[in-house]
Amino acid sequence: MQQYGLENIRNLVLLSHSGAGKTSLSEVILFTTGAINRLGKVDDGTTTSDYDPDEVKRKISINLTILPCPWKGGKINLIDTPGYSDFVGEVKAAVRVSEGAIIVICAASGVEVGSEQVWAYSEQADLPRVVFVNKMDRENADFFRTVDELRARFGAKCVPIQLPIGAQDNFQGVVDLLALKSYVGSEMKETEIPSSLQNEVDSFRNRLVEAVAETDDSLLEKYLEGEELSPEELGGGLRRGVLTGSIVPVLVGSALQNIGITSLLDTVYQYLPSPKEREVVIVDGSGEQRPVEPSEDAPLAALVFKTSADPYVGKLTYFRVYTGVIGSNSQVWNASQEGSERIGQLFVLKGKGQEPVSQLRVGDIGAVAKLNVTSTGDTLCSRDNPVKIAPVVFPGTAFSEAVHPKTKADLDKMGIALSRLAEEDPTLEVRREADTSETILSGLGETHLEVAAEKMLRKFGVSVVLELPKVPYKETITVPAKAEYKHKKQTGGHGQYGHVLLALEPLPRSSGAEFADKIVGGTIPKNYIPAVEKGVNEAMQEGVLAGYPVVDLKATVYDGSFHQVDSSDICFKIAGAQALKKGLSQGQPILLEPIMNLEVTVPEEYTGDIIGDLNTKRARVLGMNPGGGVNVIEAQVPQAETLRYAIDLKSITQGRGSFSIKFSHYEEVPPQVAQKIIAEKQAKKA
Ligand SMILES: Nc1nc2c(ncn2[C@@H]2O[C@H](COP(=O)(O)OP(=O)(O)OP(=O)(O)O)[C@@H](O)[C@H]2O)c(=O)[nH]1
Ligand SMILES: [Mg+2]
Repeated sequence: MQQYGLENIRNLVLLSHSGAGKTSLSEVILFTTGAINRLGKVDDGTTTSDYDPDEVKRKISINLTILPCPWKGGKINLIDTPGYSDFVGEVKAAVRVSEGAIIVICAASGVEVGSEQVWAYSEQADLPRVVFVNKMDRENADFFRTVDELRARFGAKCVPIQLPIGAQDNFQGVVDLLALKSYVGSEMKETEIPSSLQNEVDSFRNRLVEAVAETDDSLLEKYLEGEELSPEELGGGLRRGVLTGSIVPVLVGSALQNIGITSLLDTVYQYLPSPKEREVVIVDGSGEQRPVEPSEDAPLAALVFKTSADPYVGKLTYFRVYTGVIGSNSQVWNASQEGSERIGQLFVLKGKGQEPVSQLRVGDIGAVAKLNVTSTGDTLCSRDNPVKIAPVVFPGTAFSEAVHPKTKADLDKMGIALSRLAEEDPTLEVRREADTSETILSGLGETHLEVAAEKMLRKFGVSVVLELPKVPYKETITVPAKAEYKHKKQTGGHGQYGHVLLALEPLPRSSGAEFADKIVGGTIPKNYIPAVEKGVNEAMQEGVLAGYPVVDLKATVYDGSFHQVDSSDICFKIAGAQALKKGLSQGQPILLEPIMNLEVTVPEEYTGDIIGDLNTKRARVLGMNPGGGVNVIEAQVPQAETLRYAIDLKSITQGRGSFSIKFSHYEEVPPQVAQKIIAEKQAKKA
């Protein structure tokens, strides 16, 4: 296994809107660099990156994949990511451990919502980047229109360093605007620059030179004086511009036709930074934050950015070495968990392939199986030098469903399977909802949860059905009521006797339920009162309208009678329960529903659509806070109307909106809605 120096490694993340061609591009890059010798296809389910059965089935990427490629004596750790927004957790993890990004744009679709999103992520992470305009061979592909869109959306820093030769079914190759050379076909054969392109070449070359000149005062002076910049000056200036983010080179090609790939590789290897060029910020033992030089001689600091449940090797931990060296069969310190961890065999990953290595050095990415205390986000280091590296920040969950096991056997295994899944995927959350006795799985969207359910079956043999969660309705009364129940039976030997009079009164919202004893003169002996209370409390668990728990009610036992021989605890319990039921029916009962505080953040132009939709959801809009092109809309919405909000918001805004939601309080369900809920409940019972 060849070891690479820090200067010769590039950790580069592939980012795009779903379907722009990242995985196809990663496959043709692996092929071009000789990392693989059979070129797979997404449509055939044969790529190195999309090896997971869920990915093969859906023909989309779901997981990040590490794809090392040898290039010009160095190594590019390419990280393919999913474009589908439900799997953005993987994108965040991949961005966190990369020094540079390749943003793929489809030449036919242009800049899409997902392009904007990944652009924002790389901006937040301060990642130098290049844009690859892919699918130039496709119908409707238009490089110049796409460049206009890029510049309109992301600014004039998007500067083409190549132009396409031909387009759509006549796409042949690229013109290199730096070297002023022209290449065609997948073997990138050098040819004359087509004369028909000369005008464009001149004007785009000028733009490029001007952008490069602006990176440096002395270059700018030379340029303004009309002097030619040398190839070294151009290259050096371009690199500076890319590293500082003032230039984003735009390249062009076709992953499927294998055109433009070697020049893309040359460009990213030459212009995107090595790990040496990015400072690492650590938090040392004393809690102080400080930058350190990435170096092989420094003590170890490695960040765990992903954990997966591998069917063959068990738990697989992915990490990136930021300083120092980690060796196979060694002992390290997990500073996050404050525990020691034994490292067995280290691996370098290539898709699903794992190649054993003796060590992994600064700047590199690898994996190790079967760690005990370590989970995603932890830092591995040496015990003498405990340090932490800021972990990946994962997005909060947005969509929840209840998980119902199909059989008793599934029920028994479900808990373990769910907790393993949540351990593997930090954007999944499992919890038990006490009010409805349901197990709730939360994630980023419908597809995310569907994939989780499929994984449960495939990896753990657990069959489940997902459904929207039940709403924890409650019941209460609106007027005071008095109710009497006499439980009296004469069966065989001695009989049964319990007699209770209850006074019920409604309490303000969120008061819960109360029980009081106002018996005077021992009409019910003291020792039976706890039985009455028990009966009342049990009956409160199921209201009389639709069987939901009763709240905000005070039940006072104020009278009754007993029988010397026939009375017993059980009799008074029954009498208490039945008296409560009668009282509830007389108290003009109503249903209560949880009301949520919803905060929606959308680009301002969607405000009208959002409000319109909220109006159909029985929402009360409380406020709007426009600013900086976005509007934050605050509303109170019944929980029942918010269960699919993640999906609705996505379709209203094409994925440009986000929201947060929190329980606020309970309120009366409007009568028409209540009638429906009660009818449904009765239908279910029948
Ligand atoms: N014509 C043409 N089709 C392409 C090209 N690159 C990719 N495709 C097709 O576009 C579709 C999506 O390609 P992928 O490589 O899976 O795209 P992706 O960006 O990885 O998609 P996600 O993983 O869902 O984000 C597939 O059908 C590819 O065959 C290209 O250069 N030209
Ligand atoms: Mg993909």
